[in-house]
Amino acid sequence: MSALQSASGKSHAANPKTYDVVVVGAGFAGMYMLHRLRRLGLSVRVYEQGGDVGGTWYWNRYPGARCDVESMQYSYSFSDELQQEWDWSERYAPQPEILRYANHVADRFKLRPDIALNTRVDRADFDEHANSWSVTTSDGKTVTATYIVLATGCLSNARMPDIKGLSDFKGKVYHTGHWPHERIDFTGRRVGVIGTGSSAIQSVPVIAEQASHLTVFQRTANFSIPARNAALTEQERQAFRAKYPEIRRFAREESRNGIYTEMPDKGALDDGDNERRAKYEQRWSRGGLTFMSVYNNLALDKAANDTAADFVREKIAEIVRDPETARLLRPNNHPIGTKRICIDTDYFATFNRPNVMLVDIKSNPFEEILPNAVRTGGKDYEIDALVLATGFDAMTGSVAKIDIRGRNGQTLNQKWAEGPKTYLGLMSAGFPNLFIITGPGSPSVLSNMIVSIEQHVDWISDCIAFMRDRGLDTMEAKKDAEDNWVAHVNEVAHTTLYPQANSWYMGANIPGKPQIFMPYIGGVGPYRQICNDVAAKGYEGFAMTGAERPRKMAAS
Ligand code: NA7
Repeated sequence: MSALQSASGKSHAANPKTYDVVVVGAGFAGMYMLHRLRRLGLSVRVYEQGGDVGGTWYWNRYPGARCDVESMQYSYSFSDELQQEWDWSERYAPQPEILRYANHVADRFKLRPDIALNTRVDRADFDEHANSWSVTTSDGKTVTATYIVLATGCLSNARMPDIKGLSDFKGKVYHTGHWPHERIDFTGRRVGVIGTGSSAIQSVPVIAEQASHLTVFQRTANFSIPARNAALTEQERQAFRAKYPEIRRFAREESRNGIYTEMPDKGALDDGDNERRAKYEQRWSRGGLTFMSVYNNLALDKAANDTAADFVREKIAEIVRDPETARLLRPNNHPIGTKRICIDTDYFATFNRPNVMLVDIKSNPFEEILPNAVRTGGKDYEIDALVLATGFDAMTGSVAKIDIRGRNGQTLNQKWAEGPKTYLGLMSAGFPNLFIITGPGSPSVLSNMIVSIEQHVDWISDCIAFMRDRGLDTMEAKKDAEDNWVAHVNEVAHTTLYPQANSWYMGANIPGKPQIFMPYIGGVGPYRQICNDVAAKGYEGFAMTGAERPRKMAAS
């Protein structure tokens, strides 16, 4: 390859604003994407709206924020040196440590020179004559690129609730998904937390220790399993590392959710009451997300699911002393696991503290927020600071914020107005050379994200290399392949209990958002096989076109 010519055959030295690939986002997906593309010899520019790398872990700095997948597994596997050298301190690393890890990766693989921080991608237009994307950023600059990869994250568009009077509140307002960088000390303050999803369940016990009084406003009670977090010993780390080849292989190829765990061969009703209870007890003591894999039909059969849900409801009743609070905390409107199950440290026990109160806003919706109080059920709850743990416009929210225009000027938002449409979660018809990492239609948020990120990044890199090697210019999902995939994603979701919950998986947390089950529930292992088969068949379901002349290849 000549010094001036990259894989796309375009001259970069003469025009530094032309890249082979623009990547949007420098979280775990964007960083690994950059690493892989650079190894192909491609020119890449990554734009990141945050002030540093880390994505979700850059923004979600709320008290108690930590991973809900064990850190030895919620970590990159692409570099054995990296996974052997990095020491996770706890079973579930706290947010600052995960962010340190992201920074370590950025430095170790020398990624920073190709990442523009504090720079949002506002707009991307596909030029049908040039077969390239024109990308406009928040600093007013425009660059062009052959490919664009959206590594924008699934939970990165924090959602402000629409509550009357919120803007008149005189105290401080914090959103868990957009937490300030400086340490917030709630000592001596009366705090209100709105929401009882994972972010609230992690932060409530920590805030309760500081605040003079904490009021938790709950609309929907949630299932949560003890994390049983603990420091990892060197011996535990070593034992894990020694097993990494098998752990990683299993997570990628066999697992349903990208996590190494036993695969149950029995349904919940195949065991008698005592045996079943003993198994639930054992998983409850072990802690963590794998509670849902005690049996193989908990996500499929309501009667089976009820046995697990009842077990957790009983545990809540045992832990929480005040019977009315315990009643309110027991989830009763969705099968367990159909909203992402939470992992906590002393969440339910926190409601035994004298300074913590639960307010049911399901029966008594917010009337309004006053300058110094929250009014609901005809009562004013005085507070000095409000924590909004109200979640995200998940999976599509960050993509929707970018004005993406594909063929014939159609915007992605127009195309997705009735719900996201993708082929394999990777591409959307009418938007050539635009890839999405862990997008709707892929296992994504139903999985260990890093496993799914690595699979997508590897697939996209291999695909771009395939095109380069054959002198192909554009790749695009075919409409019929996309329609079939969308139907399949929907069909598989409806063989499970998941659509029974008003979850963010369904878009149900955003008023007016189409209610479609967005992630692919067919399992991480089977999904990988489908993607591999598609690639092996010459990218079946995708249209690829190329110029006549063979392209000069970049050195890999
Ligand atoms: P979630 O799981 O979406 O939780 C948001 C919570 O906020 C949930 O309890 C909502 O109640 C509640 N909420 C949202 N809007 C309102 C309004 N307007 N009024 C009252 N309550 C409201 O977000 P998280 O940040 O906790 O967790 C997201 C994911 O991050 C999590 O699944 C993990 O994967 C990590 P609702 O249930 O809608 O009735």
